[in-house]
Amino acid sequence: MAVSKSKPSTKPETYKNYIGGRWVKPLSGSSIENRNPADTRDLVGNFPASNAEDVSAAVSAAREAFPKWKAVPAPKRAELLFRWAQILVERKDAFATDMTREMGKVLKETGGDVQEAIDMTFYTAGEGRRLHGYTSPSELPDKFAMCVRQPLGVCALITPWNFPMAIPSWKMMPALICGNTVVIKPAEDTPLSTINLVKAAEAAGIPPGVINIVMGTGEEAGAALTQHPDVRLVSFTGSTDTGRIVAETTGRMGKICSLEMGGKNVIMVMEDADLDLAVEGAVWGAFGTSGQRCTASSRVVVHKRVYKKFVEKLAERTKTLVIGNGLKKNVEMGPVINEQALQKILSYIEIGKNIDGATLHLGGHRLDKGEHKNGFFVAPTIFTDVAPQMTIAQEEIFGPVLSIIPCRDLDEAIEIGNGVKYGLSSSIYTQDVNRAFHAMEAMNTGIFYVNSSTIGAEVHLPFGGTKATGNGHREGAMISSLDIFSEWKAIYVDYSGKLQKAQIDVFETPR
Ligand code: UN1
Repeated sequence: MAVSKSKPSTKPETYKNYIGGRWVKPLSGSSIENRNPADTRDLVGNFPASNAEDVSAAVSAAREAFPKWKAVPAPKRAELLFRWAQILVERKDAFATDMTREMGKVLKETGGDVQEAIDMTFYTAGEGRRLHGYTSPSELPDKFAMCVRQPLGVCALITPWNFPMAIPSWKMMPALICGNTVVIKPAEDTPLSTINLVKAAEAAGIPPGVINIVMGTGEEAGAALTQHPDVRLVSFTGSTDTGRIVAETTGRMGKICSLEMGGKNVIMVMEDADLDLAVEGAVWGAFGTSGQRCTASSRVVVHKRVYKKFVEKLAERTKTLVIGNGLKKNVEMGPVINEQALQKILSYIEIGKNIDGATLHLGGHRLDKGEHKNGFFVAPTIFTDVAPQMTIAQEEIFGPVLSIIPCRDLDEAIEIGNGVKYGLSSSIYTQDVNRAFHAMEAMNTGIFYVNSSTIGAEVHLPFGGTKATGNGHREGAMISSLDIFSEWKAIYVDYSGKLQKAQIDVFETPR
């Protein structure tokens, strides 16, 4: 993160990695500053810039803890998770404040992020008494067949900065309930929220070595973790470019890999839609979290009969958004995460104006005066008359930039909606149930909403996307997460007392 020349307003705290149940200084001896993106004079703290040796120490601790953790009965592992969830409830407000300070999104949203981790923890804890396998008839007599889930070993979790407690919880909880141990490498912009999650785990009594954190960059710590031979699975959420590197490395090394990557999500607004509702959904979807969600609504395809009216209403509503430091109660949109993100978003706005030739209807610039002076603020930006193939309508911008695309009818809306490389989330606003179901069936996305924005996934439904968004896995919903973090063992018990050969010995059906 960019460093301001001004004096820090608070005394910086120095944080440590958590390895084998102890908070330890990084062997690398280096650290990364974490500053508040709404005001870079505010130094949140110094966090380890770990190297391959730090990563190795964490993986060894996780490997050592694995047999003992695996041997804890799952309902007992679950009890620790219930306690952990309760501690998260108690610390929710403090954790939300820390998160807003390090990440920028407004307090209501960071409260939601912590709540998502609470929901995930309670939900997964319940699974400790299920973790169902199944029995199955055998084709041979006096033979019993069944299958059970078994843990994988050490799981590496690499998590992004936009949901710095929710996403670690989506990965950590199912990994742990299945009996795995984990090493987590949080994004360098938001390590504090993951530290908070793990401190709550420590307070709940999760044994040493079961959870380990190494902080640092993706290039160094993330790469070392992905390449470590004792890591059996890598679960990654982040950019498509980095995800592909993780996939290549894990593929080459024969590891299991689960990826959650980009999105270019669409809201389709039909001519019969409740326009005010659609406007609210578009504002929340496009500008919530300053557009920095993989589920953000970055495209709205609007029926040409209501196009003009929709754009007017949307621009009016967007102009009322209060933008500033998310720690202030009245603020509705915070900054973007860092200087690099700011520059990337501004460069897409330039492309939209000068290369794509779309109409810049609102915003389109940095806010850097008054209370925005020391932060990374981008005005909520709306492009109109966007054609589906324009760069701003195809690439993930990950900022508060919305493209409005006109359409003739539902079929064209669906074609435009599906006409991107990603497939995470999509939505339709209509009063017509037939159209809603038709769109639900036709949209090639992992998540679909009716009369609601593209964001707002709940933990007990599968989360993930098609095409370039993922590699076929789904987080959240227990069965799909358990399928990531466990593998099946098929068990046959032959109690016939003789050698029976499947597929060869023929069972004679009595006449
Ligand atoms: C993400 O965008 O990276 O549905 C995760 C939502 C949130 C999770 C988003 N519950 O927007």
